[in-house]
Amino acid sequence: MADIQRTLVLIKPDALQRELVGEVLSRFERKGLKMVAMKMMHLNEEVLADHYAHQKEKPFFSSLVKYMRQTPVVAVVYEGLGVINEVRKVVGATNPRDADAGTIRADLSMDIGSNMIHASDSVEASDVEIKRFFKDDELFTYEKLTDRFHFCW
Ligand code: IDP
Ligand code: MG
Repeated sequence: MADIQRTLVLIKPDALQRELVGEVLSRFERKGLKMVAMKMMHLNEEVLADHYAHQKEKPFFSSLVKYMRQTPVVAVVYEGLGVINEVRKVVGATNPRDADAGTIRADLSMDIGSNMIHASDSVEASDVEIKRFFKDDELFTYEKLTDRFHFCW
């Protein structure tokens, strides 16, 4: 069985501008995910340089930073069994034009430069990313009563 993991989601400025934050959160809720943290944040260039360090040399890096600073983002942490992969499945491929129908990126967006959402891609990344955006006391522990319907072991 998969391990209990946590994963970081950022709902990006195009989703805020297009009033799709509720739609995105609703898709994760309907999946049955347990939210353990959420807040709005305006990201500065330093945080974005860390978060997107793997894209720093790419020609689109400055437009990526500009895009991510257009509005605050909504940062969310989900927790659950194998949640990193489950969230990436719901989010879809980086380029919405390659994403499978039914995913957030395929259904709600059309361009790699405004793909609505970030989600951690590994256990190592989620550890670093959650610490980057949340303090320990912003992460909540509670019993989610509907888990008994989502996990019938
Ligand atoms: P991911 O968000 O699916 O994990 P990454 O490869 O980690 O994808 O890229 C981070 C972000 O950089 C993407 O979500 C997207 O916003 C942006 N990005 C990646 N490739 C391109 C590109 O070719 N043009 C413009 N933006 C890009
Ligand atoms: Mg990535």
